[in-house]
Amino acid sequence: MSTPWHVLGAGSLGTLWATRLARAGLAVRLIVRDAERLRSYNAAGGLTLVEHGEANTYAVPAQTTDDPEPIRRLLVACKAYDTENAVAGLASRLTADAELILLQNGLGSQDAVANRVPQARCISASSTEGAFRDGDWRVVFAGHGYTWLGDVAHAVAPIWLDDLDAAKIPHAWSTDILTRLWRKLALNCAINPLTVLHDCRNGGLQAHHCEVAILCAELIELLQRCGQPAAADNLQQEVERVILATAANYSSMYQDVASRRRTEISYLLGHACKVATRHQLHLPHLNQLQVRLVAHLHSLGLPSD
Ligand code: NAD
Ligand code: KPL
Repeated sequence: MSTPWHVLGAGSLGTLWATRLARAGLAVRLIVRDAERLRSYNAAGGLTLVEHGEANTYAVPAQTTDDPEPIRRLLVACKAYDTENAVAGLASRLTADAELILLQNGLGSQDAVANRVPQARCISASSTEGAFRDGDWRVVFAGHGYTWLGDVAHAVAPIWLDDLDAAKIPHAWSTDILTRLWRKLALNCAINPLTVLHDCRNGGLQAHHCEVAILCAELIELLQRCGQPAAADNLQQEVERVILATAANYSSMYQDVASRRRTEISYLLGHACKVATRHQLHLPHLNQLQVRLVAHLHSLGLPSD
């Protein structure tokens, strides 16, 4: 039998992956927190994916974290701030040759996981796909996109990329995944916090051109100092392009704040500021942006870490 895909985190991205893998006839196991969630899931009868307005339910078998089944291939689809603890809870189930696929946005959580489970191969992903939950165990495929996967430690692509072809998950193996993650982080730092602070859609930042440009200049300094010059290439032009291309959208951070969800600030702007400090790089506007964002989150009673 082929190696099952264990999927940790039955949220937006976890469901998007689990349903497409299951639809292709691949073995998938959903891992939920506890017996109560397992009961709720079994009562729902499966995971529902809504695509082009059509809803389909897939009866993906589920289990709790303390299930005894060994795990060889684990897709980690939690938020960045939950990832390390969630993986630690499964460490004893991982086989000696286990592989983890980390779907988290930003940086910091990948290293935390790799340190927690040093025996496992950790593959990072950077995705432009978009999905959101519109009910328990139900996800809407909102934005078709692409996923880059890569391993900072080993350049060789894993054999299971064939499964992603079968599941029609658009992807490519990347030998510079860290550069891709830094580039996305920089884009998110230049756009997302400002949309929250100015209470606007991405397109609203066209009215804050100078503020965006100053942030891009500091982000370029940071990327160059931390050994990621390729991620700095034409950053400002790319930020301006994304602002235009996604003008009508609300950024993911804006949506988190509007829905009173915890943001991933520590793995985006927070990570950028932490790395700058480590390199003794003075980036006043980026630091000030973090101070303003943290104060704003506090004023709303939301966590700022
Ligand atoms: P989500 O909140 O929808 O899903 C996360 C799920 O993980 C939740 O169901 C939560 O209950 C579960 N979880 C957390 N800890 C757990 C544990 N210990 N055991 C079992 N389950 C646990 O989040 P999401 O939107 O799918 O985002 C996941 C990651 O993917 C984030 O880093 C996000 O930035 C990134 N991402 C998301 C999208 C998107 O469109 N949703 C796109 C690109 C990247
Ligand atoms: O990735 C994004 C997000 O909203 O998180 C974009 C659209 C690029 C804005 O930073």
